[in-house]
Amino acid sequence: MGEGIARPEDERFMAAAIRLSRWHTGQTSTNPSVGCVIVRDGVIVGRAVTAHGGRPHAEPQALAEAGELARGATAYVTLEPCSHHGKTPPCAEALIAYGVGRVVISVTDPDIRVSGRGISMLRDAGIEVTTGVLEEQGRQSLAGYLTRQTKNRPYVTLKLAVSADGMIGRKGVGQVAITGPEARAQVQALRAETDAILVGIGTAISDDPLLTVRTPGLEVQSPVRIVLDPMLALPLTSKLVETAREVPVIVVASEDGSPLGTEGGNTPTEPAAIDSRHAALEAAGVEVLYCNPYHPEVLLLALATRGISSLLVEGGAKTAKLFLEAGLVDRIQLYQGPVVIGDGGIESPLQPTDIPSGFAHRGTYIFGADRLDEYEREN
Ligand code: AOF
Ligand code: ZN
Repeated sequence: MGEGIARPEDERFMAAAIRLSRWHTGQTSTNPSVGCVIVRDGVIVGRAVTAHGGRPHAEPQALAEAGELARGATAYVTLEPCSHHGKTPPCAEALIAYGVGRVVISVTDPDIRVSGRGISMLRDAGIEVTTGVLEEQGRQSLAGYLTRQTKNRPYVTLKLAVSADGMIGRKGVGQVAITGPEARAQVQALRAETDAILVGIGTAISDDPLLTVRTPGLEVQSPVRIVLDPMLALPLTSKLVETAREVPVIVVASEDGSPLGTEGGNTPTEPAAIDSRHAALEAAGVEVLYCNPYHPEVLLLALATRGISSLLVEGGAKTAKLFLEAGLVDRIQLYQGPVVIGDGGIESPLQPTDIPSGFAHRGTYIFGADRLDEYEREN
């Protein structure tokens, strides 16, 4: 059987599968969070999302719910069903065994063990397969997985909150509220679906942030917290270090103890001082990773290698610039609040009127008195 023709209802059911997949984004370890709905005579008879931790995959769970009703039904899957005997049997085999008549796929799987083979298995079994339905939205829902598979690095989101006068904070006063509670809740939700969150040492010292998820019920979804800290200046009394045993903290130190721009502090530190800080941080449960701070691509490769598929860069200005200038930002979330900072403001590395070229505007969202504009890199 050849390429199936898309039908009018396909986008509606694929949209339902994509929505479902979002439930476990960031909670399926190195596996993508995939959504699957089984539809018979216009009614959803089975639905599932990849389980927490990554297994079981979505399809066998949705098929089990549909049972006999799956025979002759259509399965909508956000990612090509797997064809490999990995930690679970191939999902393509399960779809065949249940007698599904048609499979509609949004995105094909770049995993070399699958990549087209899942589709061939289904077609060889006489199942009609339609691909590419709502592909752009499907790719967006699988962005972390696809970026790690194809680029060997996590999908990077830069989040900035900018005041009405273009500032991200005020010098020497720690955290300044630029957005209101609705926008802050939204950022908590973003953290909850992200594998890791990163700030520079300047922000870690001046703001003393926790960087966890505090939304009731979602606390366990806190991302791994990373500080770019060339000279290991993170205070042992910081909230990050004090909570390192509950939610992991990685400090990324320079291989030679040299500062990152001016953010790292004053002068290069004596090796002996670095060694004793290293020991103290490790004793507090912090992981120290030595990595060239001028080349964030090296750090991103190291993060991808340990299974991190998505990274949220939350500040400050120098860290944001480092990632922007290296061309390593995939998505920008720019919040604008009505607050005016005035004198002593720290200028935003990015103004709403000055988004770098190569980014497409994806949407504007209103949260209370604040506005979020989202931009995504085009390629
Ligand atoms: C599917 N449905 O829900 C997911 C899939 O380590 P394993 O054996 O679990 O295999 C991981 C691979 O399975 C992953 O790289 C991707 O190709 C696929 N994920 N496939 O059919 C799912 N999560
Ligand atoms: Zn599978």
